[in-house]
Amino acid sequence: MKQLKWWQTAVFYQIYPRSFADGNGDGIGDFKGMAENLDYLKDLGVDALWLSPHFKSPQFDYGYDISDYMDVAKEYGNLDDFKVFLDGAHQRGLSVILDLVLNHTSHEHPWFVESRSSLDNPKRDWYIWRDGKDGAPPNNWQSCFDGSAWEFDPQTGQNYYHYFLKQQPDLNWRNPEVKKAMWQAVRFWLEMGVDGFRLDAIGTIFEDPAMPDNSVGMSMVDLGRLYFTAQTEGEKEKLWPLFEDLFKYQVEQPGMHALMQELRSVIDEYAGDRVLVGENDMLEYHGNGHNELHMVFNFPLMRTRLISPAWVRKNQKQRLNKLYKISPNAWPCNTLGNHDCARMYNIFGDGQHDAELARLNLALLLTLRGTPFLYNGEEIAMNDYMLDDISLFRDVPAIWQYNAMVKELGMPEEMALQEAAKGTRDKNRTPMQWRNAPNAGFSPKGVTTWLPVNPNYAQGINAEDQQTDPSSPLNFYKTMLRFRKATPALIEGDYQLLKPRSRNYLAFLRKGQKQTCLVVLNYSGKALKIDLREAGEKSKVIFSNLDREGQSDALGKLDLLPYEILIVEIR
Ligand SMILES: [Ca+2]
Ligand SMILES: [Ca+2]
Repeated sequence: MKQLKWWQTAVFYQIYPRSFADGNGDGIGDFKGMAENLDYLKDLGVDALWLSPHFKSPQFDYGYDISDYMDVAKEYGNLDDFKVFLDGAHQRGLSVILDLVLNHTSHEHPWFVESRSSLDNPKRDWYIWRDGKDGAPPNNWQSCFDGSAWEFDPQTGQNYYHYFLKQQPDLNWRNPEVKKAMWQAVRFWLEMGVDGFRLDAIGTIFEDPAMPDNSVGMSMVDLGRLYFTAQTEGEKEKLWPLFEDLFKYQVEQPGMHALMQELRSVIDEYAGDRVLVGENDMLEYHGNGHNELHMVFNFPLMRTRLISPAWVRKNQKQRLNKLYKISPNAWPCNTLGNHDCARMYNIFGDGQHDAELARLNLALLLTLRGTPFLYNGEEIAMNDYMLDDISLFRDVPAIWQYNAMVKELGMPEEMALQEAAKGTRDKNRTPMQWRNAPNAGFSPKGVTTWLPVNPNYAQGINAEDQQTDPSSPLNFYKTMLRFRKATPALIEGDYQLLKPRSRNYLAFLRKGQKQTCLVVLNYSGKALKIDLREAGEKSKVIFSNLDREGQSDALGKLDLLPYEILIVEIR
């Protein structure tokens, strides 16, 4: 195989620490639980773990509001517990990357506590403070979570800026002291041995310094009102550009590339090929291919309700063409789910063939060129869980939206609850379902877990039952992950599209140095007979989810069963 870095050959698995495993039985996931389940992860067949934030936090945004970048949230354990987890992962050959939240801190961070204490505090300029205009906020900027982006602080009579919750004040990244303090935190974890970082919401780091009003002239709530009263999907679609214009001066501002280059140079001081992955889909964050981020997520792939062959082809064409213009070594990164969005089992399902489609979509992630990121629970086909009582919600922006729908839009409570249940990130953050036992074995019987457990653990959606069932989603994940690892073409090979107009199936070659594989994914419920002679002469089926490995179909009349995942080695 070509000399690839560890993060190019790895499959990453995202752990949402609060919901992964509860080691001390208090209803909240923790490091003890994570450490105890490292063998599960090793056996699953993933190679690297990304932890959503585990830092000290008052948890208004469940860890994305950090009050100490060099400590562990007390409910998750302490630094020693972290070290046990990290060492345990490394002993098993699993790499670990952390979540780095640069844009903002918690309002409880000592930096912000100092900053807000007086107008002349040395840390005043670490955050973004402005005078209001005649009692109104400094401008019409909105938070993406909770109304105006400005919060008036009576202590000093000024307003501070927050792109997210008001409990998440934005740092002033134009202040070199902020950078210095943050790089110190980065070094703290690198020295402890972590293998890199996933960078949270990097597009939001800088704001337009002139702070002009956006031209939309409406608040999020006003736009929400138009959205919910729109009569057709077409009318709704017309509103999307307005949502984008709303944040025009608050995201993707100049200065980011220099900042990312600086961070990259910090990372590169450490041995072991530490990695940076950006929560952003702009390929420009690769820099020249060597000087900014190693990877950015291919989010455009998941911005649809239907993963279809045509959709994937269009996505790959756009992404890969642009990526290779940046550098032949720039590396793709694919994902279909995370802690912020609906579970792939639901969002990309059709309600009837969800299981088949989930398998196809896993196969897609593991066979496209690039590093795959999986999300915890996906391997046992965990579903979105719709909460039916607003008091059960934990996701603060969703609660804010519910209240806005009821109080400001006048929506009936029941309807607002349904909308909020669909929109909240709680639905895809419920506790991991370990076994068919009270609380799904996540916490002991009788304990109230931080979010309710989806009761479908009793219908086979749990890890223990699936371990012993050869046809389970879990065993399918294990099989496919092992297969990928043993098939070099799927890791290093080029992507070469075949049959660019096929409606029902996706076919492409992965051409490696010593192996070429043909991947055919039948996204339809129809049996197909297809002609793929252009792929080569001789072939051997090396993977099928429908039990026909070892067959050597003639490529001129290849039989494809409904929803089949067929991988053929070309000889
Ligand atoms: Ca716990
Ligand atoms: Ca910012």
